[in-house]
Amino acid sequence: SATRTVAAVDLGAASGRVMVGRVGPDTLELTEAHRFPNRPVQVGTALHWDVLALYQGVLDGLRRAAAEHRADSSVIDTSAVHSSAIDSVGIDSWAVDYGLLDADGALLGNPHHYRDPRTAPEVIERVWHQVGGVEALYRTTGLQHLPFNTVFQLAAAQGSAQLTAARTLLLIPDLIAYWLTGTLGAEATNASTTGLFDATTRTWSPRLAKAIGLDPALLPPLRAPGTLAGPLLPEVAADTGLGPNTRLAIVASHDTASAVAAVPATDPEFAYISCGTWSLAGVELPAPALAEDSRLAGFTNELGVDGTVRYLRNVMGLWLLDETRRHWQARGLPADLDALLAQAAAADPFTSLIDPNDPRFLPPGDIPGRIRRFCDDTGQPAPATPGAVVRCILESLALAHRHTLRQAAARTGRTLTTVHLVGGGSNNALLCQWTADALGLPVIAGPAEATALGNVLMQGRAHGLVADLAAMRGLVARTQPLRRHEPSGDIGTWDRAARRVGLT
Ligand code: LFR
Repeated sequence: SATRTVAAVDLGAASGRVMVGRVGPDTLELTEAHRFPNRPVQVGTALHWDVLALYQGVLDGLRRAAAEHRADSSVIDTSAVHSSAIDSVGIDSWAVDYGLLDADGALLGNPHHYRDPRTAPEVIERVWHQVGGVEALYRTTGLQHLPFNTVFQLAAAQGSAQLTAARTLLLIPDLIAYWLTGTLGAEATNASTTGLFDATTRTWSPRLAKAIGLDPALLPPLRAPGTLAGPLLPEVAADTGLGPNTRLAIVASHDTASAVAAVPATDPEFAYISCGTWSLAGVELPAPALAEDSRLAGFTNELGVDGTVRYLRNVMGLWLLDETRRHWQARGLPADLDALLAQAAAADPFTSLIDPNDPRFLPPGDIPGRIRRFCDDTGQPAPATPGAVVRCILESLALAHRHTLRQAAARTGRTLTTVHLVGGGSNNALLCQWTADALGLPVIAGPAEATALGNVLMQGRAHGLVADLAAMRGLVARTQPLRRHEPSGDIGTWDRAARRVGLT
């Protein structure tokens, strides 16, 4: 049957990659063309993304993808720009963060990182006041409160020369798409994470923008995922070796939306954890749940593919482990992941536990030191070895997964039966097993590359080769290797551990 070859650009907080996918009604294959580090840069107190380095990585990756996938050589064509077999390019990244363009379309400064400290409590309080209260903000946007939501970042930037000069706001994937094609748009799943988006009408909320003093004209027209947009700029086509026929495909550009679209579930009431830098844990709903109980329980209503709602909560995720390893590595201490996981498996259980979502764990820095202080503050022994630190992180994450999914089930009247754990964390067998043990439910682990697969699948949709969300998920289930973790051990020990850190 027909297939298309597409490039999926997936930018993560720690690394970016360009993958080549082959997709058709019965085909879903993924190979990595290029992977490059994403290293945020601290300038004074500000934390920025090095967005031009990311763009360079994207171009390098597209060049490689084009070189490795030439069109049929029997087609006589001496012009290199006509010879790529890549039909389209789709882009996804983390949510929330943005770049500003001036009236000439030039980028105004480097985008801030969502872990930048500028969204102080007084900024947040001011926004709540301006929009008529935290409850009203939730009723419109359905967003869980995270201090870095775009609306708060923009409020922190109010009055700055940069924001005053700005004419267009672009979320990160839309900024990369603009550089590749010269077209302006705001992909809808990612727009839904800003705090300036109406969860019910599924459009920008000019009222919220005005309330915080932002000109709504900064917000570009929305684009729906699963469609094809313009061709690449001629310079980009020439530089990368992609053809003039290679189109931009609008995918679910919020990485979590792409990952959830690629969960290999057959039961519509499935629960998921998209586990990487963050653990995004929840269920899928047909419409947003905007009542006070959802707000108080901290659930978000982000827009998914085909009008679905991602009803989930952010759990701090493997950031805790990755940042701990970065901290150790910078001090010349051993930080090899496999060695640390083996030590964690051998360490004593439930010695030290944290609430992973304690705000002290959000900024970059000395996570092991903050874990020690958390343990001091809560009357627990601090982890005494690297293996104990890693055990503390993973057991605590398993408890937070359990807590969040049980709350999601309770709020939506569902019964949890199995849990799909997708993303890089699905390679962490300890975390998958402990999540299964803590919940007393089977965990189906994989695919690790759910986000890139979701990106490829939406491009398949845009090319008319994949019918709908059910077909996407069925294709993942049929083609990707998955691992099943059955619950084991005594769930009572997890119940007691959960009570110790208030994660019941
Ligand atoms: C995951 C993610 C989350 C979002 C966080 C910050 O990569 O996109 O969904 O809350 O990053 O943007």
